[in-house]
Amino acid sequence: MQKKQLAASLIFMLVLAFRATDAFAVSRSTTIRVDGMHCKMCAASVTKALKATAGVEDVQMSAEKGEAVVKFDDAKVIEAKLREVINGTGFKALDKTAVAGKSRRTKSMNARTQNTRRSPKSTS
Ligand SMILES: [Cu+2]
Repeated sequence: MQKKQLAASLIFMLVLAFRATDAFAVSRSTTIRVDGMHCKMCAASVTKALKATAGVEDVQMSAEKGEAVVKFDDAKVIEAKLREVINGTGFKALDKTAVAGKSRRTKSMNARTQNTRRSPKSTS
């Protein structure tokens, strides 16, 4: 009888130990600026690629802000991998240093968009 009890408590302790290991896997959230997204379809394709990545738990994408807020398990995936996945979709994950120059970048992007809109008229 006592042996059975001992075995039972051993199993119980093992289960606790596994749960403790699980606790090391921390869910993290990171915001990655994504360049080149123009509409919801762009955002959707990046979201789809990210969600298909092992370790990614949630993706909140904003095409307007050009930002992806990714919730991920940092024991399964790292941020560099998330950037790799974004780059693999044809869009560009911007470096954190690029976020510092956010306002200037937005202005130059607007200028570029206007030029693109005008170009068909001038060429025809
Ligand atoms: Cu699009």
